[in-house]
Amino acid sequence: MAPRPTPADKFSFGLWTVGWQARDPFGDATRPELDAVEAVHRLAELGAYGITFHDDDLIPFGADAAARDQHIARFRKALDETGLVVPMVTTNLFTHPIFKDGGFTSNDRDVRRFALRKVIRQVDLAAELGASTFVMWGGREGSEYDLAKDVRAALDRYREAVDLLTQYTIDKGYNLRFALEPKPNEPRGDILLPTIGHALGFISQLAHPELVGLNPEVGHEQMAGLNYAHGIAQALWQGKLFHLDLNGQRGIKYDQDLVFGHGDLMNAFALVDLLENGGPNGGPTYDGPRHFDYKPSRTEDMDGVWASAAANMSTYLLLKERAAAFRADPEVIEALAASKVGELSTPTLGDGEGYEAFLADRSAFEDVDVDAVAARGFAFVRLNQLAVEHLLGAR
Ligand code: GLT
Ligand code: MN
Ligand code: MN
Repeated sequence: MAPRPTPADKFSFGLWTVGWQARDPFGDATRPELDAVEAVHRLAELGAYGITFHDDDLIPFGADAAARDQHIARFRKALDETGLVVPMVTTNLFTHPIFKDGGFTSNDRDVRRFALRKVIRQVDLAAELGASTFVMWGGREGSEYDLAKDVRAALDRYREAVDLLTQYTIDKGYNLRFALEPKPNEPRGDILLPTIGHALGFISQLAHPELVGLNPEVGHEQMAGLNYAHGIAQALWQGKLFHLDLNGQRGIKYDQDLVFGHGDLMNAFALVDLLENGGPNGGPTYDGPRHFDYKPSRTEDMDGVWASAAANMSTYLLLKERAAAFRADPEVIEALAASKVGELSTPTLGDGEGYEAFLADRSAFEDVDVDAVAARGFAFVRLNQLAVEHLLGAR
């Protein structure tokens, strides 16, 4: 039986996910438009706690002030009725043709100024709705032609934009942090800040790095052939996991945005284990929203949309259950010890040992029986098989 989610599980969804009409580069929409108010009610019924959105998901691009206020009022009413919260918002700087060469890094300065104003308006709305994270996915920030984009200048402009936004939130007294979402390509041939690592490097160059972190997405890292759970671990290690986008991806191809766990299930298991049990005392490492950024497949009707939304949450909860059983299994505990997984937490140098004492320690080098140490097996395969057996419900 799949467990039922509750708001305490902190599951959230983008309005653009369940609302995706399944228009793709090759075909028309296969589903009707979904009203934001209905999305709020349905997600609340399914046990979610939060909903997130781009400005244009809620308020059509170009709507006048009166229409804008009306859209926001209807949405707020639905939130009040259901208790759903808005933990994160973001801006659409990719759909309208004005952003065809990007927003913050368009070669056209008029576009950059317009993009920044659009984002600032959404930052105000984020604060108004009580969101604490502002995601920035620069899908159009990039190029197809190397000689047509001065990448160093583009990074200067990216930094200029983020620095302005952090200064603005500080001056306004907003309780808001920014989360950059990396993606290697699509819709641009090459996107700036393509991976977690690139984004972390960029953050170190900002005026207020403490206000800027990451929103890594499963599929985006996997599109670059990278290990998502490793990337998340490094983001946590650097105190930069501000938010995350859970979904599924099968290998290096177009961005699939499948249901969480419908791609690399073993890596999803390792991820949930890391998020839920990877803390210093075996507790959670991350207490933010478990946010799903998936696309209900084009083959699905509206029933299929809600079934797939529920699938994201139940898969996460099942993996959480399996990970708890894995951690509690005495054979796993023994296998972890045999693989010396815990030993990696012991510092390589002794307490107070400097390089002088270290160099004087013959047991560290001169007296090492290199062949004997090299012959030791790590038994990682046995440990991994135990994980597979837990994942398959065989234990
Ligand atoms: C877009 C993209 C996602 C981002 C969203 C935030 S929008 O659908 O594919 O990965 O998270 O801008
Ligand atoms: Mn994606
Ligand atoms: Mn995403």
